[in-house]
Amino acid sequence: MSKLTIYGDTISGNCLKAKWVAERLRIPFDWKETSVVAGETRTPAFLALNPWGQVPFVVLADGRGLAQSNAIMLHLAEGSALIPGDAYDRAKMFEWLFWEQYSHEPTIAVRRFRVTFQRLRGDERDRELETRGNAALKRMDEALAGRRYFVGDALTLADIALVAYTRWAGDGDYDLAAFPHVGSWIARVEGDLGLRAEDAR
Ligand SMILES: N[C@@H](CCC(=O)N[C@@H](CS)C(=O)NCC(=O)O)C(=O)O
Repeated sequence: MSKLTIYGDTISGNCLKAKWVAERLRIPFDWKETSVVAGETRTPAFLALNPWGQVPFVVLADGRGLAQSNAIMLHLAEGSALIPGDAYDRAKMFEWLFWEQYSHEPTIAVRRFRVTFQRLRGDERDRELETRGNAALKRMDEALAGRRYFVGDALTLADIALVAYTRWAGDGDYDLAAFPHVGSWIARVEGDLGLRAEDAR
């Protein structure tokens, strides 16, 4: 049986989620850098492997494929402490994972991409994304007041999913200084995952 392969782009928080979970759980993997900006997710060869044409995409050690960052994390972390054993806490973790994909990533990650990689200016960056992203950061800041992590008192997949793009929110012209609980939580999770603060651009 071969090793897990992660197809990912290192500029993508969604892709780094899969990498961080594999590293944290000491699951050996090969990383295949797949550039979104260069269109490598849309080549016929990549589409034959992954018809969704997006990264992250993993090929498990037994050859089966899996897409969607949060599905990948859940599969890799099955049975580990990153998924709470308590049914209510586990549901709370899912609550944040679903919210991340619907209300957080589509605002914070998309605006970062427009500002940093597409270099859009002013209104082209979309004021609506700014408003919705700030509302997401406010929701997180309120939830983190008096807490170390989003669920229970331990690192879970909810923290890993949310930290991926939140630590880069400044790239999308969001002001993280306005959300102090989020700021200290980012530093805590970066410490847990062994990430360097200076990697957060
Ligand atoms: N909901 C998906 C989003 C995946 C996604 O949007 N991937 C982007 C990079 S972050 C991508 O591959 N874009 C290239 C494309 O759509 O062609 C996930 O969480 O994995």
